[in-house]
Amino acid sequence: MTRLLTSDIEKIVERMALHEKELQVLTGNGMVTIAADAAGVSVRSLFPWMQGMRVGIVPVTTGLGIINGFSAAIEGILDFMGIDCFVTEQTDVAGMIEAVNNGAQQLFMADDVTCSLLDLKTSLSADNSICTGKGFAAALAMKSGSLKDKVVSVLGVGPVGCAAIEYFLSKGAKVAVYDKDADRLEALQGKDGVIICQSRHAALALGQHYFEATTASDTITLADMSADTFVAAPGMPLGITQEAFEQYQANIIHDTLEIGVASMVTCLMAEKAAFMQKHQQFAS
Ligand code: 2YH
Repeated sequence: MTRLLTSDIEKIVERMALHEKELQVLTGNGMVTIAADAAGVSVRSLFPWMQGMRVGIVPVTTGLGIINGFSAAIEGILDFMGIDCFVTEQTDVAGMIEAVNNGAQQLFMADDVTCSLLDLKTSLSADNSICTGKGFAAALAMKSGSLKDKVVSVLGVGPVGCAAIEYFLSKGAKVAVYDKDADRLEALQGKDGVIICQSRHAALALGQHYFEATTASDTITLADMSADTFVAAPGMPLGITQEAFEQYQANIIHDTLEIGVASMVTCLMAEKAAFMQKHQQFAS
């Protein structure tokens, strides 16, 4: 998994409004609508739950430590979504306590492996990798119209790619998958709707649209693209060659944190709403 760099995220806060416009142009929908679709619910149903949030963002020093601008970028994304949030002054355990003492209902924390949004009332959590996969898959589905009976090529079948595969299959698409890790491919063997490919080229040749979730650069080249090919590319670094990106920018959905974080919010709140409803039923 790629650790984000300050240069990957430093422009997020100032670019939120532009990012929203870009998503509107690319997919016909804004970030929250895309993220709600990723969670399988409507924006309207999520709205009261999002209004009730208060997120404490806790900087984490473990492993390679704090990424300058990371907590501020999360704050900027949540703020743009209209969510009450704050970054704690203290880090790690002390930061968690500070967040709770300041009324946090949720904690946002990330180390080098896991990035999570935790709901303190229900103990439910949303994982960034899984939500990023769902969010970018939802964006690609919006960009391409119906995915039913289409083939989407998925490069990289780690947690992000696998979450996207589940989304595409749920929409009636088939997926042609490739990963350089044979064990990851093997784990998908025999799954309905999944075509295992032995090379990147074989997978790209089968799909109308592409989902790029590797940690490698240059996996999709100009030769792989056409005016009808749409790409969702959550992988870091961007897996598309500079040349292909420049020519087909209008076909490519890519960001470093925004769609993933928005989808963490929607997935967590959708799950919380279902959880609370179930528990109310038992209580009444
Ligand atoms: O960038 C990362 C990892 N690649 C995990 C991403 C999971 N999809 N983590 C961010 C680390 C942030 C740091 N600990 C901080 O500033 O708090």
